[in-house]
Amino acid sequence: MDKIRLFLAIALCALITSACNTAAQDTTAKVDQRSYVTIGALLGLSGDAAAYGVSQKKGIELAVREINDSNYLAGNRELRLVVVDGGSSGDSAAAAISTLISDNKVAAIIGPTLSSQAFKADPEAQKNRIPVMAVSNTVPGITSMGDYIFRCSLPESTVIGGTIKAAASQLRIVKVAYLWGSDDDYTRAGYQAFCDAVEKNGLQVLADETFARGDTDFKTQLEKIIAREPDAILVSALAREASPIIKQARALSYTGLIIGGNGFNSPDLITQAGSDAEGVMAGTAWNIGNTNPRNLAFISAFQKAYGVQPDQFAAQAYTGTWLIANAVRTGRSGEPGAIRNALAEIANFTTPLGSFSFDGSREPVHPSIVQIIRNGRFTVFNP
Ligand code: 1QQ
Repeated sequence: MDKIRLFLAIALCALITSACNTAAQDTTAKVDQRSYVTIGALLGLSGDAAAYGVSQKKGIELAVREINDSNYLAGNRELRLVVVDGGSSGDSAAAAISTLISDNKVAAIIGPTLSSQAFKADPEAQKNRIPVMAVSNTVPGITSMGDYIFRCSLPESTVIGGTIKAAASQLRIVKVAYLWGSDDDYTRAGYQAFCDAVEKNGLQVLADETFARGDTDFKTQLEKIIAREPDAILVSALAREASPIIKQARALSYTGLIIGGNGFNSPDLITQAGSDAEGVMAGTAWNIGNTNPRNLAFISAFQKAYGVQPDQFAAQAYTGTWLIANAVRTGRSGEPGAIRNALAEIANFTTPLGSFSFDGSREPVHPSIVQIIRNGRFTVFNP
């Protein structure tokens, strides 16, 4: 009898163990079936670039959550996001992109925040054939670094061209002065874009002054400019320098127009320049007032997630993440080469920026907007 009991006990144990193993195998099998597409976000989260990078991170993280929650990639794939702080210099961005490529083995990279960083970092991605999605680089020459480099951020020449044309034709500005940063790729390109637009619109240049990144006192240059009585001061600056420039110009009793480029589009500029920012104009790729349904859905999800309104940098970073997801989905692969090829095919994709396509040079195609600061908000310029 005891032998029978012992036999039954052993048999029961064996049965339970086998059932447990099968269950464990099943769970493992489920986990193994999921495949992750690792993407890197190389963002300026510290230093000057943080005025843009912190907001970009929010846009990317929101998009990744939406993509994974809706099973958008299909085939049991999910995005896995690795965010690294690329600081605000080219060298810090170059070091960070190497980490993403060699340690994190990313399949695609979003960023870096500044064009001056992209020129140092992107060649490493191109060499390793990892696609890069620039979401805020506006300087000419970004995508010509190689066939793996894309951008969804409108070039400075596009947005500035539209702004100067609107100011000349609708506000009748004739005489202008330049104030621009001479030591940064973005501020130099912005100046060049202003020069081209000024020439095209037949405006008269009264003064041409420069500054360096990190400067805080612009009074000497502004005094020279204001003495010439321009209708508009055309400022090519990152947000950190743009705010004190605006404040100091108003403190010197300048009442004319101040026009900036992409660097002005951070809400930090309004917070820091306060009421002095009223009436400042800047070209942009996105405005919060755009009522296309995809934009409204983005704004509402962003506000729900973070309790604040998105800015242009969040909208572009969110869009760039969705573009990569779309490439993974349509290319049915999370491999860098397949993502690159599928990205190049994207046309008429619905985004918060409007209907989005890449041209043959991997440059963005969608409308640009002129905005003006009214009542502490960026509003569409509509005189
Ligand atoms: C660039 C820019 C900056 C103003 C935004 C991050 O456009 O560096 O290209």
